[in-house]
Amino acid sequence: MTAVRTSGEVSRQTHEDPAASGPARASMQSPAATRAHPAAAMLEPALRTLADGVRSGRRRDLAKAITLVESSRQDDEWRASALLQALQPHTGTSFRIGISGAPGAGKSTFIEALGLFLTSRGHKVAVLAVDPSSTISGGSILGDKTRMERLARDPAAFIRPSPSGGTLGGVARKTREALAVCEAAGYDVVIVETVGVGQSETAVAAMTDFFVLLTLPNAGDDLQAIKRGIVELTDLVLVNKADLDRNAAELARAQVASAFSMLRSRDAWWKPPALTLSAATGEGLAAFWDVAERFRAAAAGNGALAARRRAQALAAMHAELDRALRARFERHPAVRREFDAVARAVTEGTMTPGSAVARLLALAGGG
Ligand SMILES: Nc1nc2c(ncn2[C@@H]2O[C@H](COP(=O)(O)OP(=O)(O)OP(=O)(O)O)[C@@H](O)[C@H]2O)c(=O)[nH]1
Ligand SMILES: [Mg+2]
Repeated sequence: MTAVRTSGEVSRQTHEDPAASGPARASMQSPAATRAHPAAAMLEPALRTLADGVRSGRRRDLAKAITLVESSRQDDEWRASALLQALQPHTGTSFRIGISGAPGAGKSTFIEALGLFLTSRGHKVAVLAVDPSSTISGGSILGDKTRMERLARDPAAFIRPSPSGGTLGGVARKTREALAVCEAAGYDVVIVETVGVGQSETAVAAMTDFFVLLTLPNAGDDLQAIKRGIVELTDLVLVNKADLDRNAAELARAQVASAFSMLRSRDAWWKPPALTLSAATGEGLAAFWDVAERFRAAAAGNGALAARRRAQALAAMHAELDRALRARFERHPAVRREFDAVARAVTEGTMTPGSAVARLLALAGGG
């Protein structure tokens, strides 16, 4: 059966890395900087025990560590930060795969099938999610465990629903940190699922090595994705549910492949392939994994993987800086006192947004 075909190609062109020069690179790569981190030096005994538990792959400690990382209690924040710093030398070891697609495309079915396929080959697989809608609904795309029942029972797999509450940035950060904890626990494949809501795909692409878009044999879907700019993030497209109508799936695959050949891809050396898949029957799974491994080997070989991760780490630091500065700013007593009045003046049109910010900054700076 040849329902699966690939149009991907790897060239030898080396990858350009804007983050690979200057002082940022030097400091990020210095082991001394890691050792000197005060948080690592001051790891309290309970956290040391937790870190050791994570490292030895104890599921309960892994779950506990992720709960700590996800906690929004202010006094948990430094403990989470110290724990992550202690685990840092043991991270970066997994193949990080992002999976996106419209509701009902078959993401969960695919992830369960892929997870089982991988654990049967000796991999340890963690599944995480970024679902910004869980903030509103309180639910979560992975909350419905019935959809991954078999994988959830697999001792070589670990499934964690999306953190809920807070902004997309907050949810994404917690998932990124949970991913690092899973790596330290020895999971060598981490899959992050997201629905096509808002900027969640961008957030997941920003924490993974390989970003996969699941579509259905339906041109409207693909056009939607192209419109939303998802294509620029995508490393591979899977046309799912090929078992329902093989010809339609193959036609859609060919359309996606030709659309991609005309667009600028995420990386010059990799032309995103399009494959057909049946997550339900498992047909196309092995071919998918072949391409994924081919991507990984090529990206590791030409430096693109390291470059992507460096750029991601730097972007995460900037995002975290924005968040922390904002939080510190909002805690400032003078700002808290005046904020509502200044905001009201802006909404009433008596103060420009610019002068409102200048006023608040002056209050926070004490000037
Ligand atoms: N025939 C067929 N059905 C499939 C296939 N993959 C998934 N489905 C079905 O499609 C429906 C949706 O699948 P899910 O895996 O829940 O889709 P999802 O993308 O995770 O959906 P959300 O989490 O709601 O965004 C389920 O009824 C699946 O059984 C497939 O390859 N073939
Ligand atoms: Mg799902």
